[in-house]
Amino acid sequence: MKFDLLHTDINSKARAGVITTDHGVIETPIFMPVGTAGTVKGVHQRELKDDINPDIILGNTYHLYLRPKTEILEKAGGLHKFMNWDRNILTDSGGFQVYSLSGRRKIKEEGVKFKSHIDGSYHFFSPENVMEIQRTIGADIIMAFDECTPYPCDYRYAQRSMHMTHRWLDRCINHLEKVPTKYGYDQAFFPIVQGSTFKDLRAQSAEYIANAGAVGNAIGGLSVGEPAEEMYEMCEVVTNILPKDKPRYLMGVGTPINILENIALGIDMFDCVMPTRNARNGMLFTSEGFINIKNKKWADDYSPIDPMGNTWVDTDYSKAYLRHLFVADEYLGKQIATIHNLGFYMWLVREARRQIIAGTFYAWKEKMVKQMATRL
Ligand code: PRF
Repeated sequence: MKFDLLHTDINSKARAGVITTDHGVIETPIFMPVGTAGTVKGVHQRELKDDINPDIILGNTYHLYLRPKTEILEKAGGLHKFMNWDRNILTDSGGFQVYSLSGRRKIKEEGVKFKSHIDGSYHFFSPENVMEIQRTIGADIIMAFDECTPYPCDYRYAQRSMHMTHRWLDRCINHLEKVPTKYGYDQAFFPIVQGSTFKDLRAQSAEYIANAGAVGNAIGGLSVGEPAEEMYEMCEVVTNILPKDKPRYLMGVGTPINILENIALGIDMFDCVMPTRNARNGMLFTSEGFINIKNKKWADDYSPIDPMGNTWVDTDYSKAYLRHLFVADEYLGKQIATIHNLGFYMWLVREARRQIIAGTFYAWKEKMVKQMATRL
């Protein structure tokens, strides 16, 4: 993997760059649509490519390991082939899903024993077996196994957990060296900064992660319920320490506003279920603000879903029609809303990139942040 930093904003720490992997280029800043279980929910791969056009999508080790199971993916020749996606994929390590989804779980130095949310069976994740599973899934970017601390978190717990995440990182790196890639292309490995909402822990963790010398770095443990201002403060501490010549990925973030504010702090990569999950609940993001399409006020509004939108669904369908689909609980409603929201998120990061390169990012960001906070 290679990262070329093309431009840094003069009024903020925002950057525009290009990541190159064996599955192609990723223009940063980037938003990665979430394809948890080998599908971006409700979107055909053909629509994803032609209408939304992301350079990279995300998959989850936790889900794919439980279903369809690693062995099925291995026989298929990896996740790219299994799901018919020839662009980039990043897999999260399960270091977050194990805590947020599984039933009972027990965290020890050795690893995490957890109960499947699907059938209640017991499983064990360790830094070592998670590296092996990610080799078999075959994503282009794979993540370290970490512990994402909850919010709020007391200082002693956050400190102990951070040190364990650091020891797990060393075990991930040692083990990866012993397990070759499986499908003839390279896999980049990203370590993850933790440290909850404590500035000194965040700084310590960022130093440790920077010292690992990986090709890219991630920030975890944020957007877990803390106020947005605290998230920005932590990001600021961390991006001041992480190397400038490597991409920085802020995991699981966030709202359109969170994304723009964190781009301004020097973040290059984002993923979040928000555009897809909220779409399925009838919440649409637009550059003018957000819409709950189920609201009665749209019942006879025959104007396009989003006249300024950049996907074909935005102008092919009216608000009244989309509201009808939601009220009638038709599948198509969720599909249209998902394409719209992903189209909006992709537009947002591409426009941010264009503004960074043009030198106009900061003023544009300030304007957008105000606009997007409106409920329509
Ligand atoms: N760790 C991992 N994945 C994650 C997170 C984390 O802390 C988060 C936190 N926002 C989202 N996804 N491995």
